[in-house]
Amino acid sequence: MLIRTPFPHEPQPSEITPRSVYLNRRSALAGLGLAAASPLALAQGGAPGGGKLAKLPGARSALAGAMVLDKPTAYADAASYNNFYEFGTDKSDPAERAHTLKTRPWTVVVEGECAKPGRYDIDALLKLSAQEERIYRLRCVEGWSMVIPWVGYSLSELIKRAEPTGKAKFVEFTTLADRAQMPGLRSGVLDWPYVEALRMDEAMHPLALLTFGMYGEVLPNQNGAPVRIVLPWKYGFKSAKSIVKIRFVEKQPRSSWEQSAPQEYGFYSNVNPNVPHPRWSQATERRIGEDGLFAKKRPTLMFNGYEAQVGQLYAGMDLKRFY
Ligand SMILES: Nc1nc2c(c(=O)[nH]1)N[C@H]1C(S)=C(S)[C@@H](COP(=O)(O)O)O[C@H]1N2
Ligand SMILES: [Mo]
Repeated sequence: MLIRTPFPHEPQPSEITPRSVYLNRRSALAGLGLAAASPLALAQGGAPGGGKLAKLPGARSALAGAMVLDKPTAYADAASYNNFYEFGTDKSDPAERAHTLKTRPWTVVVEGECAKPGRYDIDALLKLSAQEERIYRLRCVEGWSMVIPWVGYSLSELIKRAEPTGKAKFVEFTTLADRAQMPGLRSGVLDWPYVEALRMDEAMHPLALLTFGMYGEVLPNQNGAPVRIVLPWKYGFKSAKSIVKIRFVEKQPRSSWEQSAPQEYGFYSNVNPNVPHPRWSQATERRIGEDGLFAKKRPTLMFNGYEAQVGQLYAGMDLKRFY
């Protein structure tokens, strides 16, 4: 029997985008200068940020698959419709509450099976490698998706510097867990801290992004400031936010969602339209921002459209078993 309710908001279409709540939120954001980008600006390829946070420009990435052509989601949507359970389980909670997160000073500890462990101050980590802009699809396991211009550099840049040993088979990411800053920790919806992990070859894949910004600015707190992981071919929950620890380990770690409901959330969690979640299909998705009266759902793509880049990592694996 399940004691906890995983993803309590099972994705009924009406819940995927609670329009009334959402439109109110949007007009509130507009008042703060976080208005949605104009259609013209988007058509011209621009994806402006909110204009309130420090600029963090990145050079256009030259990596294959790093700049999807889909129209970026409006900043106001990407910064107000969030999953960050440390701040509550409603989509609007993180934007309303994450102002209590202190992102300076901030240290990321790199430890475990490596020759060069370290403690990186966030501002040093930011400069460790050149910042790139990458436009990635993000597909939530709940059935919605966004397209976000992230800013960061490949996680492999940091991993290489740590010189993992031969025993390092997996990399584990840990989110901050501070009750004083994160009101959601009072709820037992997950075991805190939020933990995620990757196999070493997944973590070394150049598309795995150590992410410091979005839309040319530093990350808003609700999107995982000051540093998070973004893994475009996996369901959104694999992309841990506001991380404080990166640990190399020999044994496959148990991620928080796996721990909470192993039948529903596997270690791999690669986006896969052919493997339904036990309680709902994963074959289609609703793109946030396309939720008008006549908006059609989009077919979900294998590996979220990144099969050419990452398919090889899973060659020969039974993806129904290793979901
Ligand atoms: N620490 C932490 N990281 C997290 C989550 C969370 O609740 N806590 N939610 C995940 C889920 S379910 C998704 S879909 C993405 C959402 O990222 P976004 O809000 O930047 O779009 O963050 C992921 N990272
Ligand atoms: Mo998600």
